[in-house]
This record gives sequence, structure tokens and C-alpha cells, in this order.
Amino acid sequence: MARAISLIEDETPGAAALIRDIFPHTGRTYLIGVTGPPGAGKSTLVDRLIAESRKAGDTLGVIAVDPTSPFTGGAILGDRVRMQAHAQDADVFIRSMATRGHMGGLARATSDAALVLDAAGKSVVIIETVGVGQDEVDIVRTADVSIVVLVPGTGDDVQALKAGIMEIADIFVVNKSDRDGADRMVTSIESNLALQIFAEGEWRPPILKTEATTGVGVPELWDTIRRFRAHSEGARERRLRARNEYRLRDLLTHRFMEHIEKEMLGPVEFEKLLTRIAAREIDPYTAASDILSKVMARKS
Ligand SMILES: Nc1nc2c(ncn2[C@@H]2O[C@H](COP(=O)(O)OP(=O)(O)OP(=O)(O)O)[C@@H](O)[C@H]2O)c(=O)[nH]1
Ligand SMILES: [Mg+2]
Repeated sequence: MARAISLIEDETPGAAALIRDIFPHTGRTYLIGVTGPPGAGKSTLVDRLIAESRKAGDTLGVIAVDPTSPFTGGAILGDRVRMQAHAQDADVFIRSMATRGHMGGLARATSDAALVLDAAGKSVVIIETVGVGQDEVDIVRTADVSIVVLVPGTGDDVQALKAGIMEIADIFVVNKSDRDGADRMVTSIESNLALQIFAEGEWRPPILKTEATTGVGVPELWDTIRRFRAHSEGARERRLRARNEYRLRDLLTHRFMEHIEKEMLGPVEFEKLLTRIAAREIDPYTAASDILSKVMARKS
């Protein structure tokens, strides 16, 4: 698993062949996405969820996406330390992936890594990401269940709204509920949910309070995940389809840009084009159309 994921991370040509071979053996794992602001206690919480999941007899894969930002430097080490409790457990595979060097390819690398763990027979895969960029949010959006972790105070509610992670939550967690303002945070999420319309029988994201460091509220969270799983059983195909659609569109975009950059628009030409746009000699729409026509002309 580790070597397969390294192939993917390094974007080696072998990675595509690997995915081709393992893909028929995927689609069985239950994918749990955990996202939230930096330092919200996601890893500590995931560590607790691993324990619950193991109790239920699951085997696990965990992918912690390390944002490598100046604020959270050393997160890889942090993840390892925080999930230390399971380091000796052969049925728990934990991997950190760095965002560095994955210009826009982070979602791709992460979902491919999840495929590896899926094919390896892990019954549950947990992906932890910092909900700051679109890429990170997209990773969690297509999981089987999306858990958004927030913390009391510090105006995280506003940040969360900005990052668009409010809409993707199936379950809200207010972690660090030992701190002041936990109830205020719950109320603020609730008033946000009140603006949304839920159909009869539709899942309304519950809001749970946890204290990841002590484990308070974690069994309730695990129970809620199970309830959601049962509730959304019928929608699973749709989620898988959405995940594959995301994958396909992302790959096509990536491959298309790669082709254009390799075949007709090297870095120098690209810069030249940008300069022309800056000088208002050409507009971005016309520039894009011109490139597209050239691609089409070459094909015929
Ligand atoms: N008081 C309190 N501290 C907590 C709680 N949960 C986690 N922490 C602490 O918060 C800090 C950050 O925890 P992490 O689990 O690394 O948070 P994270 O969201 O994974 O962080 P990044 O991955 O770097 O974004 C650690 O010092 C934890 O011990 C909690 O419920 N209460
Ligand atoms: Mg973490």
C-alpha cells in the first residue's frame, strides 16, 4: 500500500497502470471525509474514530492531507503522534500526504490513494483534510459521509462559511467543547441550517459536541455516522457516481491542459500570451478559443 501510494504521489507513469489494475476491485470501502479549520482537532478526533471503528470490527486506512502551510508546519509529525495509539495495529494503515508539489492535483492523488486502500480491502477509509481550499473541500464532498469539524470562538463560523464547507456537511462536530463558546457555536450552525430547506425524510445534518482529547461525545459521533450510513444506503450509488464524475472531469481537464502545454503552448508562449492579454491586445475568451481551434485543427 505504501509503495503504491508513493507511485501515485510522485505522479509516475506507473500510477495510471496501477489504478487500471486495481479499479475493478474497488467500490467496497466506506469513505469518511473529515474536514475543518487548521488545528480544530481533526487528527485527534480521527484517532478516536479509528478506535470506535476497530471495536466494530473494521479494518482501516487513514489518509491525512498535510497542508504544509506556515501555520501548520510539522503536521505530518503531528498526525503520526496523534494517531500513535494505532501505530502497532496491522489493520490500521495511516498515511500523510503533502500538498506541496501537487498543484491542483491533490484531490486526484488523495482519491487515488483511497482507491489503493479500497482495493487492499480496508472496510473503512478516513480522509482528513484542512477545509481551506476548493481542492480540499472537493475531496471531502464526494466521500460517503462528510464530517465538518469546527471549534468554539475565533470566528471559525465565518471562515467555514467562506470556504463553502457548510453545504457539504452531513454531520457537524463542535470539537474542543470543553472550551467556552461551544453552545454559541452550535447555535450559530443551527441558525445557518435554518436557512436551508430540507424535504420530508431528508437527512438534516446533526450537530454534535465532542472533546477529542478525552473522547467525550465520540461514541455518539460514531453512532451518528452509522445512522447516516443506514439512512443514505440508497444514495450510495449516486455518491459513487459523483465521485467518479469528479475524477473523470478532473482527469480530462488535467490531461487536456497537459496536452496543450506540451504540444502547443510552452511556458514561454504562455507568458507571451499573458502579456498580450495584459496589454489588451487580446481578450481571454478569444485567446482560449484560438487555442481550442488549433487543437481541433491538429486533430483533423
Ligand atoms: N482543549 C481541547 N484541545 C483539543 C481537543 N481536541 C484536540 N485538541 C488539541 O488541539 C491541538 C490540535 O489537534 P490536532 O488533532 O492536531 O488538530 P488538526 O485539526 O488535526 O490539526 P491540523 O491537521 O494541523 O489542521 C492539539 O494540541 C490537540 O491536543 C479538545 O477537544 N479540547
Ligand atoms: Mg491533523
